[in-house]
Parts: sequence; structure tokens; C-alpha cells
Amino acid sequence: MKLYYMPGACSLATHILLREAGLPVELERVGRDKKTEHGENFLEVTPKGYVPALRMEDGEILTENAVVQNYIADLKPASNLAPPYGTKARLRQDELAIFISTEIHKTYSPMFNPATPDEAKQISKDKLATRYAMIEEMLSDGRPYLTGENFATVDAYLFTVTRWAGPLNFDLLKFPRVLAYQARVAERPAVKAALEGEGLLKAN
Ligand SMILES: N[C@@H](CCC(=O)N[C@@H](CS)C(=O)NCC(=O)O)C(=O)O
Repeated sequence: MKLYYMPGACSLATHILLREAGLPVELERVGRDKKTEHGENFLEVTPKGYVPALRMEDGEILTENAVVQNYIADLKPASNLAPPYGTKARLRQDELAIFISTEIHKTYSPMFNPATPDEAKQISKDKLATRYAMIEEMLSDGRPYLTGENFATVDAYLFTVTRWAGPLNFDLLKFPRVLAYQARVAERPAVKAALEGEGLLKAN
């Protein structure tokens, strides 16, 4: 399997999950010009032109964060990254993944665009604040991870997009449990390895 990624982008979540699942990690960096580090035209890999894109063992390309993340989890059920398909627990985890995708990830996205007016960026920040208030509430019972005791797909996803808060000047100080959660996830060996693999962490 080969993961097409951009350093620190949402594809980091899939990268983390490959490492959490103990699967081989083959990475192909995609540039802003849609060329990959080995000269592939990324638009021929996927006309969507965005990461993550996962080339599966059969050669087909799989896209869309929530789906790619579940695919990795289901390849290695013993890693407990997602409950079995068809269970209520899986339904709830999928609900959370789509919440992260549509209500958090895609609220950050326009803030990366220099053409987005400041008023629009503020609207995004106000919306993010209401969404993080929900995450803060979820963590209020002391659970270490979003779905309870186990690190899951949704943790890799939320951690990845929440890393953008700093560079985009979205203040997380009002959400101390979210901040503690970020620090907790960052300590996981697989997360450290993925960050280092993308050149986002200085090796000691
Ligand atoms: N709907 C896609 C969106 C993925 C996405 O937003 N990818 C961003 C990086 S976080 C990207 O590749 N942007 C480059 C572009 O759109 O040209 C998903 O949920 O996986």
C-alpha cells in the first residue's frame, strides 16, 4: 500500500493509523504543484487532487479520510482502532468521524486560503469554538480518548486537524481537556513516528 500525503495535512491521520496498526508504511509526498516526489502526476493518481489517497494492494486508489481510516482499522481488527462493522459502537464512531470531517476539518480548510477574508475566518473560528465545546464536554468524564479507553481512528483524525489551531491562530486555551488530549496523543510512539516521518518532529 502506498499513502499519498502532504506533510501535516489531514493525510497524517492515515499515516498515524498505518503505524498504530503495524502495517508497512510506504509514503509518497505530493507537492502543491500536484507532482509527487517521484515525479507522478497526482491528478492521474486521483482526479480529486487531494490527500489522503491510498493505493491499496490491488492497485486501486481509495480516498476520503473517514473511509480510508476505517479501511486501515478493518485490515487489522486486533489493533482495536474501530469496533466491528455493524455494531452500535461502530455506528457511533462513524458518526464522530463524519462530525470531525464536516464540522471541524472542513471548518479549518478555508482558513488556509489567503484569499479568505478575515470576517469569514472569524466566522470559521466561532463555529470551531462551538464544535470544540462539544469535544471538551465529551472528554469531561475523564476518558483518555474520544471513544473511551482505546485510541481509535477518530483520535488520529481529531489530533491531526487540531494541530492546525496554532498556525491558524485559533485559540484552544478555553478547552483545557482538548489541550491535554492533544498532548496525550502526541506522546504515542506511533504518532511520534508519523510526525517524524513527515519531518514535523525533530529527532532527539
Ligand atoms: N473530502 C476529503 C478532503 C481532503 C482534504 O481536504 N485534503 C486536503 C489536505 S487536508 C488537500 O489535499 N488539499 C489540497 C487541495 O485540495 O488541493 C476528505 O475528507 O478526505
